[in-house]
Amino acid sequence: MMAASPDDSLRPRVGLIYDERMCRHTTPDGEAHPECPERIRAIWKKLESEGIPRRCVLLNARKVEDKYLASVHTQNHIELIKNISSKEFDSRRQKIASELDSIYLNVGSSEAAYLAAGSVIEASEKVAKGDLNSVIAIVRPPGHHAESNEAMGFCLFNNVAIAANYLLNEKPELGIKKILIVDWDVHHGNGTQKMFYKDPRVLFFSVHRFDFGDFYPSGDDGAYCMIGEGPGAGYNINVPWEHGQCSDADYIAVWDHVLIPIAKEYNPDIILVSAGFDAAIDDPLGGCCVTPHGYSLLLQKLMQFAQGKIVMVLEGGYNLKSIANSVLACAKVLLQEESVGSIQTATFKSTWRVIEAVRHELKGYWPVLDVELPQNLLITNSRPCPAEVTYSSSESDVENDEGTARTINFSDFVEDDVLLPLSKLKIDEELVTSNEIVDGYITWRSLLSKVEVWYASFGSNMWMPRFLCYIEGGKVEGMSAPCCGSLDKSSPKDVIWKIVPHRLLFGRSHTRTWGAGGVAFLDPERSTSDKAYLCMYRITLEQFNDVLLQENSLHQENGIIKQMASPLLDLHILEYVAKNKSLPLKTLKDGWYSTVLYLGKEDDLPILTMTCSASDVERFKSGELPASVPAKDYMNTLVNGLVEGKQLTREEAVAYVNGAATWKL
Ligand code: X5A
Ligand code: ZN
Repeated sequence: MMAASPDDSLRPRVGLIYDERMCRHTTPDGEAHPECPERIRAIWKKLESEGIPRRCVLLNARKVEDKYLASVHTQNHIELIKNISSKEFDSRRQKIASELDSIYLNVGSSEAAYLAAGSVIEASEKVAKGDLNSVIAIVRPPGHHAESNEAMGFCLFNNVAIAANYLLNEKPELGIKKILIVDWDVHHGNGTQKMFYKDPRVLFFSVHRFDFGDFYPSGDDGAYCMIGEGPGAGYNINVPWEHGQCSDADYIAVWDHVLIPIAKEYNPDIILVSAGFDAAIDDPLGGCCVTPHGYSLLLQKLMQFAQGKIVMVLEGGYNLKSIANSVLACAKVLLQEESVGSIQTATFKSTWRVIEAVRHELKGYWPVLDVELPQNLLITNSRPCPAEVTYSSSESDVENDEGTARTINFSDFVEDDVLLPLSKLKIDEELVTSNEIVDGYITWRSLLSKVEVWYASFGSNMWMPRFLCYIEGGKVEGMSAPCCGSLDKSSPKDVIWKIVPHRLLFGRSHTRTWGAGGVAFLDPERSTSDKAYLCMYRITLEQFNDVLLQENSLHQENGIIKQMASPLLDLHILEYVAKNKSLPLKTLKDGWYSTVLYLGKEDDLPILTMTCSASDVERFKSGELPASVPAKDYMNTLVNGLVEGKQLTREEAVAYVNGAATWKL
């Protein structure tokens, strides 16, 4: 018998879980899929080749008991995952999977899912007890997208959420009262977020590619304004990247300026890492470029908390080499073996913008964030964003080129000498300059609150009290749902009327705000035989963005205006609209008022309005989309606007609206 060497007693005790049975979850007919068994095999092989397993404590995977699933998942969902691999489901399995979002299922899926969740419980319990310092759980299927009643995004059970619940609710004697979940998978951990949204015992932190809601799992759940609710307010932290290509420097900046300060204050009893490695360099899904050394630094920085109690749980990660090397680097950190290397990249400007926004959002809950970041950090250490914008070109650019909306680079129009000089837009020169210097340091709201535009309304917004709902929030008679209003509730600086040679159209037969009845759109094309009444409000570009958001019904979250990570219409885009007269905003493509129109100037300020897509205009004109007469309440609002605005008598106003609404080819 050999006594343990002194080295062994000093070395941290790191657990390792891997089980070949989790490889039996495969696509049913052997089709290729990024979330494949080779992922965990490649990681295991790499660790073996480096002698990691013999320096660790090997743990047995075990299946989760149903009762531990039940605090996180519905009985329905548990039954489904339990039974899905049985013979009786042979014929239905594929159909069930096809109805789910990004899920495949086979005879091995149930066992793998039970093992993955059970293994994370096992790992967490060992670490919580202090038997081990940390554990790496090399499990699949991944878990962080799985919601209470929904398998999605390659995830069946939410392994990390199940383990967190287990520690908090099943093992109070272990003394785990506060859990920090760090989700660095490139995708937002929507499932985990939902499970602890109102629970301050779990601080959920996710950094993920967001692309303004376009990146999987698309939508607004991953936005930085999602900060938790009720007692959980402030305990949900999202850091949404605006684009791909983020690298070590961006992640480290977020650690240093968001996560670490908060973690210090929160003082967790244990840390669970939803460790997807799909933000790794060369990952086919993530489009980011974090290196193994980068991951090792992220993990290293977490080890100062919770006495180093860390459970690292595999989530995504689809480049076999990258994930193997990344997990290896992390294993060495947990084993406290040396790690060498330096960060090779610079932080994106957009990263400082996102960090600022997140800090601003959370500073009420975490006073440590309530100080300004040093400016030199922002000036000296950043690189421009990848050349891409989030909207497509106006229809004139894609003529004869059906459906292939070209993505424009900023440089395509920013350097164009046809552009209006910024000074024409009445922006405080100094502010613009300082914004150019430090970029993202000034929030888009504070910048755009200094820019005024005319918002030209032609529908119900012509009635001032109704329009003010979009500014102040609330509703007027006839509206079925209240508006949330703008973050800037100040009244329009001026109101004037204008008649323009454009056709007013009425389409759509039902709206959220008004119920049944058509709503107004403006034909972007000029036609001298037509006239449309416009009630123009002088408001800030910040307010215009909030109106645009509300007109497109993208704000509905408990009547609170959804925070926009960045404006729908910023100064660059405004210049572009001014030049091209019309711009369909890709970010609003599902809204009815997704196209911004530029109608010229008044008092040297741009006149903007919003209408439907060019294709909808065509469909209204061709009769494919039936013209729809406005319902009584909606009609009244328009008439009130025209009458109170002293444009028309009541009879004339009714005739004007009816004329437009019953217009035929
Ligand atoms: C766990 C994970 C990604 C799902 C992508 C679906 N899921 N398109 O990385
Ligand atoms: Zn992922």
